[in-house]
Amino acid sequence: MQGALFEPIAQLPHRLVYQPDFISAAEEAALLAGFADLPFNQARFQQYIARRRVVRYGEGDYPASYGQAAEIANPSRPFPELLMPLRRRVAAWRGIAEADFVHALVTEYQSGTPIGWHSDAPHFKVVVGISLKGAARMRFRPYSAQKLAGAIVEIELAPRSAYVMQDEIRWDWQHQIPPTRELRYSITFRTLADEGTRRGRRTPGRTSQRD
Ligand SMILES: O=C(O)CCC(=O)C(=O)O
Repeated sequence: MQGALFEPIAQLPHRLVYQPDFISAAEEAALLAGFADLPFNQARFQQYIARRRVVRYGEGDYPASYGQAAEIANPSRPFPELLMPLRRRVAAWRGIAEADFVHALVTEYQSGTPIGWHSDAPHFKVVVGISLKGAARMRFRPYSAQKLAGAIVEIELAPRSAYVMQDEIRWDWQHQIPPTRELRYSITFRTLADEGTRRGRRTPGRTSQRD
């Protein structure tokens, strides 16, 4: 996967980054064709079974709070060849070593599937998400103002775009995707947080299971 390195077209608030056309239509088609062979399974949290289906790769166990059922339903697998060129592209874009993106999650949202308000598991640091096939809205709200509707920041995720959650938007904000209007896939790559970062930050996890 060759290609130019991108500058974000807009620096959004709170260190949120959004980049349209991060991958080409041909690259998207090749990834989607590869998804047909992936062992998707519904995401789990304790006994709760979400509507979205996921496949998990690399390091970064589920936090213990997710329960053993989550690990059994969605075991982590070695990184597949399919994702390697994209991981390389993401690493070059962010100026982070490729090997530091130790975790990847492929998620399928059938039309009408949401993901509820949550933050990423505390052992992850930088999160880069790539959208495929369908568009979605992604909403962010600060922990300090969860009840303040006016505090919500919203972006439209176009197919083939990429976003980055790091620093403030990753640690001090939660995110959510309301029910999708069409079939959408995402690939999220994650780096690990070091011990110091984890300890110094809140570890709130998921606050809603309505997904
Ligand atoms: O599908 C996406 O882009 C968001 C996924 C997400 O919020 C997550 O994996 O925590």
